[in-house]
Amino acid sequence: MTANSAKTPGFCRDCLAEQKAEGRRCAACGSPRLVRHDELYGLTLAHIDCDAFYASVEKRDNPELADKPVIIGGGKRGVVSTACYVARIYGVRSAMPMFKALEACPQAVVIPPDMEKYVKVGREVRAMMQELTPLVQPLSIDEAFLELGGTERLHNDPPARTLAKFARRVEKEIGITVSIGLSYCKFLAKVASDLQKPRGFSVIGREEAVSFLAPRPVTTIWGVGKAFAATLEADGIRTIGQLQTMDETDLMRRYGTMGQRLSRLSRGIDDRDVHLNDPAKSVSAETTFFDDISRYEELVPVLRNLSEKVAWRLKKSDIAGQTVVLKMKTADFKSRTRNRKLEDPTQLADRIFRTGIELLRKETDGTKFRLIGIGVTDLCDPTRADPPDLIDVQSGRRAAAEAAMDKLRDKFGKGTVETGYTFGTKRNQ
Ligand code: TTP
Ligand code: MG
Ligand code: MG
Repeated sequence: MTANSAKTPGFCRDCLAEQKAEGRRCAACGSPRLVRHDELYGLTLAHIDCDAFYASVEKRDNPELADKPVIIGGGKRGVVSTACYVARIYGVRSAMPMFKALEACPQAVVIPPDMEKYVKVGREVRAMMQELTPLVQPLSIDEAFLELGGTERLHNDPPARTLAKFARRVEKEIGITVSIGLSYCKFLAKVASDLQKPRGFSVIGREEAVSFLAPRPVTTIWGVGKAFAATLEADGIRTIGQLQTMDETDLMRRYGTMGQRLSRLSRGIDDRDVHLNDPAKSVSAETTFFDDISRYEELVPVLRNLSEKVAWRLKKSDIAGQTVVLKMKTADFKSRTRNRKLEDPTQLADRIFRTGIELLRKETDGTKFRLIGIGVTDLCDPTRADPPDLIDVQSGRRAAAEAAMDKLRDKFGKGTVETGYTFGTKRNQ
């Protein structure tokens, strides 16, 4: 952000050589990938986000795709999960319907998502982050905040250099690229990581925060989505600079707690610390339909499918849940949730599903649904889960059958085993 000057500290992101003189290229290796900033060695809060994450993993695993436009998506929902940076040149974006993406870029290679693979790579990246600092706060599968204050002695380097080394290491050892934002607060670290994607490294210092933010649209502020931006627009507010001139009490009178947030973030004031996330409180899976569904018979196989996903996740993470939650969204976007606490915690798809359909039966009164989801809460250790059921002998048999199916799935992949409930019913999701 800061203009080049001989006094501005900086280094080369390729060879890491400190840059003593001015110049657009590294004095040691000639690379143009320099990072310079007056506050470079005083900033400690970073946001790291992988570039075109799913697509980068697929390109890594198939070098023939390197220069081709690649779209990850299709699958059940028919939308783009992500597009590589080549495909983005043609205007392809996440969440775009696949047919539109292919209109924009007909030559794109479309690959269905392989979530298991991406979760695994995401974990590898995270483990590498945790070698930099214990204070890693993941925001999603491909990004996290890191607080690096106090790690200088450990790494024998200031955070900026530690981060640049990290980016090099991810490229070399994992085979994908990341972008890094370095600042003094979460809000601006996150904004910074997006500025130079892909393979970016951007710094936003305290000194420049207000002037940097002033010309940007209000949607840059966390929590200002399309709807709220429209409210602000109706009040004549488009840029962060306009918010900077407004009084906090005035903003709070108009927009409540969001007003306070607007006031503070617009001035680059953000006191939120990087902290470890609370452990998960629930495990769930949901699906939105292309065409709304009202019939119980049609919803049952979907619920079975989702219950299996939830059970699979519970088993993989070695946890169980004692309350089953059914979630539905009606065609007119009203949400319904129904809970039932079980006698014992469970990890079994069969228990989750059977509880789910009992709850579902009461909801299927002709109402059209656009979304259905199921999950469990009251998470606990699985040791007390699913005791042999003395009353329902059948359930013991079903549990044994489920264990056998799990074994088969582990061996041959998830799509191998379908129960009578789900067989051949995956079209409308
Ligand atoms: P993002 O980090 O938002 O996007 P990205 O990594 O693909 O690209 P960028 O370089 O801009 O960071 O999301 C991470 C992954 O999450 C993305 O690779 C695919 C998935 N995803 C979806 O499935 N649907 C979506 O609408 C978005 C935004 C992401
Ligand atoms: Mg990303
Ligand atoms: Mg991300």
